Amino acid sequence: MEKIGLLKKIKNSHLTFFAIAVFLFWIKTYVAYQNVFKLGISDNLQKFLLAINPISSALLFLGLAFLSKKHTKKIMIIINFILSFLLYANIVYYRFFSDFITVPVLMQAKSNAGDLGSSAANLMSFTDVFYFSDTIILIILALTIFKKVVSPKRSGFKMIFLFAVTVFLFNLGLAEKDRPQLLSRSFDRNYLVKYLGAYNFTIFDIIQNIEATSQRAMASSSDITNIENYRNSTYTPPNPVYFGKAKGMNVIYVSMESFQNFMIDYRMPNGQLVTPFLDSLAHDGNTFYFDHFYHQTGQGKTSDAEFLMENSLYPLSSGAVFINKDQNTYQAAPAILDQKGYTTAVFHGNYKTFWNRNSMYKQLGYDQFFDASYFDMTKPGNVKNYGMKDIPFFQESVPMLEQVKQPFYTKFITLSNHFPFEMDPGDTNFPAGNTGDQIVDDYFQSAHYMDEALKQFFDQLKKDGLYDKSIIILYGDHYGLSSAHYTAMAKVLGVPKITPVMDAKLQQTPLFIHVPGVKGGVQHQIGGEVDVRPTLLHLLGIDTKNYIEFGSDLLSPQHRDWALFRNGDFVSNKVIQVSGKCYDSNTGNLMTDQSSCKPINNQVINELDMSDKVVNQDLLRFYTPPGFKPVNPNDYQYLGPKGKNQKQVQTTKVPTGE
Ligand code: GP9
Ligand code: MN
Repeated sequence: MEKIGLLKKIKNSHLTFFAIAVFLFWIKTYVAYQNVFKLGISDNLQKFLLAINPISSALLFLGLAFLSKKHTKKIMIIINFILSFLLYANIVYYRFFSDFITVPVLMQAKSNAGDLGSSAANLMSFTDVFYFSDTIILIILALTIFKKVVSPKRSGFKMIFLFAVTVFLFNLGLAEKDRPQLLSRSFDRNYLVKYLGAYNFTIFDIIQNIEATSQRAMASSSDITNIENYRNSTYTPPNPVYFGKAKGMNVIYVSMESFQNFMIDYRMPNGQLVTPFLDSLAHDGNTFYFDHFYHQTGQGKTSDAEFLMENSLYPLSSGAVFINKDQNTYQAAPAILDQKGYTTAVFHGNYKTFWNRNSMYKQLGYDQFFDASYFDMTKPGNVKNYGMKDIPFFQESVPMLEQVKQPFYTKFITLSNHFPFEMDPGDTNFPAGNTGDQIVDDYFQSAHYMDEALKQFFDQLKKDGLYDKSIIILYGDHYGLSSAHYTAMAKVLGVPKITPVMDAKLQQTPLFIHVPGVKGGVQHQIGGEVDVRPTLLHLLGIDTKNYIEFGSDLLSPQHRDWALFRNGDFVSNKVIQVSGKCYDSNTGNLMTDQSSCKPINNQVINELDMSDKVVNQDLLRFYTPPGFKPVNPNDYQYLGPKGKNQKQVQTTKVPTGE
């Protein structure tokens, strides 16, 4: 009799409902960890941590429902739904970015919402309903078996909370044991999720963002001194052979969307080259082609690449600098050249507010911004996905470029080779790949299309006579094919599987620099996007000694031979660090002596830390390079062409005091 009563009590209590909710939620999260997120689990402790980390979150968040005595179940279901939604958003995001959503990314989504929709749909599937299955089960249980549960006399919240915190501290203690300073060296989100779980990570991220915001307020002018000292000790002097070789020339930058280095000289099974034009540049002997050049972007993708190239500072470890730090003081390449008599302009076939560019470009010192309002966005076939297709983009840009006063510093941001890489019928007759992975297969077509657009652009520049007066820099902004596509990528590269070292090397994006009258050739030195500004400024005859920057001139004999990634890993000639593990660069094998990566790793951490201070604390406001006039964003206005569809170029810089 008594036994039955107890069973009944157990069955009918909120606590049982809670236990079921925690259990289902735990299993579901664990399945997501195993199936979607590639967290690099390497030992039993990590396996154990991964298995237990959803429990503390489940206990804590679902336990909040006990704060209410009356609506415990209802609230628990709502919390479960919110958490499920968060998990699912992370899953969809991870499928493309191999990364987790952060607070700044959410802010970005707000400003870019419409444009991101089509990519997101490609990343979802019907079977994803699984990630909401526990919510559905809980609703059913609440309406049936648990319909008439008795409300508890005391809520029990305190006990549950205490239990959740204990489990969490146990989790954190073990995690810190496996990876000391987990929370203070939080460059890599994969680590945080692996050790603490996707939900706790979100909380950590929120706290971190609040902290970063308050950092600016706390900073003072003495904080820049350390950075200046570091800068002086790492400065790479220019190579006298190249210094000033492009003095007074125009500058034309082209950002090649999602373009990875493995595509150079890549042949389709039928023998066709994918990017014959870029391949010809790589081999013409008059262009520098850097084949060991790495992207260093974070969550800001294209915009991070722009930031790196023009400031020689690293982007943020979470979120985009363009969105979160657009009010900072910068001493960017456009501003430097602007003050040396250059006209600076940027061309991009999307609207000026996209990625907050209109705000950031003012701080960078861009005189003119030819955004979507200057292009014919309504002509059928002109636009796809993120904006103007590359061929009409360059066709419409050239007449505007011709009007820009010389010498100019200009940047063209291509878009066609963007995920999901699908082409409109008739845009290319190039064959798709045959790996069976649609995204990878389409990548060949869109890359080929971009290559054709670049060829046409170069032909036009030659016709105009601009080619002989301009230094032209082309760079792949970041990877296009994430680790989610590595099964197909193994086929593409003809290897059994993509190893960690191959993964690091797939982060190579090509860099081309063409300087009229200067011999080029293939360059094997290791470098990253942060290194381009000093390289360019030295070619233009401007010594970067007095600027706060972290890059090192690629053409200098003293150029350092490593490049770091935003997550704290790095590549060097001897060793490569991937996910915190040390590999031999040549054999690709794990180093027996794992401490071999330590010396460079320490520099990497130190440098990222310094750069983060500059950006988070807005330290450049305390330092003005000699001869440089601080940028006043109010001097710039991007008004768009006068009248509709009238491609009229105007000087958009409004002189101060007018
Ligand atoms: C284009 C670009 C979008 O405006 O910023 O591309 P992404 O950053 O996703 O590579
Ligand atoms: Mn991009």
